[in-house]
Amino acid sequence: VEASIPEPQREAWKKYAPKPFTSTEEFEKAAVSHIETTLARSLYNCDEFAAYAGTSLAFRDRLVIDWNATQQNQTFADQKRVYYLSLEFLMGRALDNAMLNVQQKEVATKGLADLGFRIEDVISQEHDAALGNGGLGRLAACFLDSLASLNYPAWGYGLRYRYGIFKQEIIDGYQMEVPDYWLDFNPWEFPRHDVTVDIQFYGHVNKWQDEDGKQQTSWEGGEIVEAVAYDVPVPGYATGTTNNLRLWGSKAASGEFDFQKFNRGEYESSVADQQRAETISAVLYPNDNLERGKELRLKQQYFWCAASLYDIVRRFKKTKRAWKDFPNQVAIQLNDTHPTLAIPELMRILIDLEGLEWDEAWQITQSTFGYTNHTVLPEALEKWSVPLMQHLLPRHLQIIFDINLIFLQFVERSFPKEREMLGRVSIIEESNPKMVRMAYLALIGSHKVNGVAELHSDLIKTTIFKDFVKIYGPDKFTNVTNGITPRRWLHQANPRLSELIASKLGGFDFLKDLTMLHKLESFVDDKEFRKEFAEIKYANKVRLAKYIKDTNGVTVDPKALFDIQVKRIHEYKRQQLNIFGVIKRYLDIKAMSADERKKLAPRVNIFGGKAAPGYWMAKTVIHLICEVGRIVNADPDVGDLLKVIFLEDYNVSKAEIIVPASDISEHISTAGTEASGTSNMKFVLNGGLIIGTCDGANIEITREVGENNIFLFGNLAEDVDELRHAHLYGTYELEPSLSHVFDAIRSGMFGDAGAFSALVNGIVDHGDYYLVSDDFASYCKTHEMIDEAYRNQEEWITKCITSVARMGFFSSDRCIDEYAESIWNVEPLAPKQNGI
Ligand code: GL9
Repeated sequence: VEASIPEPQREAWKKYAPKPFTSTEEFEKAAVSHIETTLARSLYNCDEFAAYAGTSLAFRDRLVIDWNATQQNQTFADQKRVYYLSLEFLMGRALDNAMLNVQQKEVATKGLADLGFRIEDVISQEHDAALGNGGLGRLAACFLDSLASLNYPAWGYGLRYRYGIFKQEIIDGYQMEVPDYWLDFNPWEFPRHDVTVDIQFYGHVNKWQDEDGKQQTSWEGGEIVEAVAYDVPVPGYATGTTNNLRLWGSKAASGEFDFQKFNRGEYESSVADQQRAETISAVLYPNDNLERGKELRLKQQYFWCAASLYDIVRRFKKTKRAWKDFPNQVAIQLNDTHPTLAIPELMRILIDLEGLEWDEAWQITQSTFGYTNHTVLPEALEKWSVPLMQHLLPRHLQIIFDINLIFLQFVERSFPKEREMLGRVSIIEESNPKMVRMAYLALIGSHKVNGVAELHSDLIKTTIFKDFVKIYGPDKFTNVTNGITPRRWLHQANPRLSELIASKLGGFDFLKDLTMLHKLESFVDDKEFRKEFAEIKYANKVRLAKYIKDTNGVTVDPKALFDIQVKRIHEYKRQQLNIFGVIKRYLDIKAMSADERKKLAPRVNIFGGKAAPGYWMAKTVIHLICEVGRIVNADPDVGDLLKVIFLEDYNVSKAEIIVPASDISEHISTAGTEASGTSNMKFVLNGGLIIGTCDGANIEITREVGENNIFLFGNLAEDVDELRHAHLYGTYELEPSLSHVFDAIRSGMFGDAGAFSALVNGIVDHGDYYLVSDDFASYCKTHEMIDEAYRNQEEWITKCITSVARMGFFSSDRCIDEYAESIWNVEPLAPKQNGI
C-alpha cells in the first residue's frame, strides 16, 4: 500500500500510462525503438535476431499492460484462485503465440515486411522454452493457455531451469545429448529480485511445551537457499486476461555466513556454496515416465513446493481471512506426484508456524489439494527413501509418519478384518530401506484424484489405487480426459486450415468453442472445400518435405503417404513395433514384381523423439531406425516406394511443422500403458488419421470420430496380463512374419547385428513384455488396410474432414472447465480492460 502513487498525482500517471499498439505504424515504432535503445542496434546492424528481439519486446510491452491489469483485477475481485504446480512447463516459443493471442499478427507481419523481414524467419529465431520432457509438461502449457483464455484467475508455479531438456544430435546414427542453455536472451521473463523466499534444508526438529502447556514443534539449523521469482506472462486468446507463470530460480542466501567466509578470505568455499545453491534449479531431469531417486531431484521438489506455498500463503494472509477460508480462496492442483511435498509443507506451516490444531490443518489441506495421476507404469511411481528424507527434510518426514498413522488407524477401524490391507496401503513401504510412496501421500492428502483419459481413470481404480477405492469410496476418483489448445495446435501450427475453417464457420469463434467444428460436417461434400482442404494438407507436406531435405538431405515425395511417429522414445510406446513393420515392408517390396510395385502407395516413414540419456534400449531403437533409413533410402531398387527418416531433436516448435503434415500418425502403445497421449489429438485436429491401439485417449477419439475413421489394431488392455503370463510360462511362439524381420536384422542387413541383439532378444527370449510379437500381425494387416484406404483419395478426404469436425471434445478448454467445476470450484473473472 505504501508503494502506491498518492491520489492527487494519479492523473499525471494515468496520462502517460502506456497504451498497446493497434496499427502497423505503432508496432513499427515500438519495435524500432526497442532495437535502437533497448538493444543498442542500428539501421546498419539489425539482423533477424535483432528483429526477433525488437518484435518480442514490442509485444512484451503489450502483454505487460494486460498482465498488470489482470493481476490488479484479480486482487480486487478477491475470489478463489487456482495454482497449478508442475515441475514441467513445455512452453515452446512465445512470440508467435503472443501475436496470435492478442490478435495482432497481421500488424506485425506487415510491419516487419516494411522493415525488410519475413515474419517466419523472425519467429524462428526464438529458442524454445523446453522446460519439460513430453506430454505431461506440454499438457501443463496447454492448460495455462486455456486458463487464461477462459479468464480463470490462475497461476502456474514451476522451476526456472537454466538447462531445459537436452538437445538431441544424431551422429553416425546415434543419439548424442547437448546441453540446452536457453537463457542467453529471454525477453519473456521478469526477474523479481524483490520476491524471494528462504528455503531450508537438513537441520533438526525441536519439540517443547510453551507457557500454556501446548506442544510446539520447530525445524532448526541446516542450510538456507534463496528462491527468486521469475515471472512469465501468459496471454489468453482474444481476452484481456494475461495470467502469471512463476518460475523459481535458486541462489545462495546472502546471509552473514557467506559474508564472513568471504571476509576471512575463504573465497573458494564461499563461491562453492553459491554454486551448490544454484545447482538446485540448474537442470531438468530428462526422464519421461521414469523416476530415479536422486537427492538433487528431491531438493528441487521441496525447493519449488516450499517457495510456491510460501507465496500462496502470503497472498492469502493479505486478505486477513480466517484459516478455515483457505480452501475457499485457494485450489492447488498437483501435476503428478512431483509436488506432493506441498502437502506436508502446508501442514507444517499451519501447525508449526500458525499454531493450528492437527485436525483443522488436515481438513484445510485435504480440501485445498487435488492430485492428477499421469501414469500406471510401476517404474514411474515415485518413491523416496526414508533415510534420505529424514536427512533432508526431518520435520516433513515426521508429519508424513503422523499422516500415515492417523490414516492407518482409520483403515484399521473401517476394515478390522483385513489386516493385510494395512501394509498394502501404508504410505511407508516396509522395504530396505523403507520408502515413502508419494502417490499414496498425494491421494490421501487430496480431496480428488483424477486420471487423464477414461480407460486410464478406470485402470487406476482397479490397479494401483484399488484399495483406496474401498477406503474412500469411488467418488474421490474422477476422470478428466486430456485436451490440447486449438490456438497453438491449429491456429498457430496450421494457419491455412484455421483460415479455411473460419471462412466456413463465419469467423474464429471456434477457437474459443471447439465444438463448433461439428458444423464442418455439412461441408464434407462441398467440392471447393474438399479441394482446399486437400491442398492445405499437401502444402503442409511440401513444407515438411523441404524441412527433411534441409536437415537430413533426403528427398521425399510429398505425394507419398506420410506416416509419422513423434514422441519420447520408450519401449511402451513401441517405436520398435513401427520400425519392425517398416523392415517388413522393405522386405516385401524387395520381393515384389514390377507389376506388384506399381500398385503400391509410396510411403515416407517419419520418426522423431528423444531417449532418456540412460535408457539404453530406447537409444538402440533410435539407432535401428537410423540404420534402416541409411540402407533403405540409398536403395535405388526401392526408390520413392519407401523412405525412412529420423528427425533430430524433436521439440514443440518442430511439432508445429510436423503435426500438420501427416496422413497417418502412430499411437501404438501396449494397451493399458499410455495414460492418455495428446499428440493423437493434435494429428487428428490437423486432418490426419491415426493408427492406434485401444489405449489412452485413442478410445475416446474413436468414440468421437467413429470407428470407420480410425485404424485400430492389437490386443486389449484386459488381455495384457494373461498374454504376459503365457509368454513366461506357456509355450511361446514368435509371430512368423516378425521372425523374418529378425532374420534380416541378424543377417547384418542394417549394419552390425550385435548392436540390435538386446532389442531382438527382449522379444525372443525375455518375455516380450510389451507384446510386440502378439500385435505384429494385426499391426501389419492394418497398415495394408491403410494402403488400400489411401488409394481411394475421395474416401480418405471424407474421413479426414469428418474427423476434424468431430474433434471439438479434445480442446483443453473443455478440460479446464471440467477441473474448475468438479475439482477446483472456481469461477472465471471477466477482464476489466482490453477484453474482447
Ligand atoms: C504422461 C503420459 O505418459 C501421457 O500418456 C499423458 O498424455 C501425459 C499427460 O497426461 O502424461 N505421464 C507421464 O509421466 N508422462 C506423460 O507424458 N511423461 C512425462 O512427460 C514426464
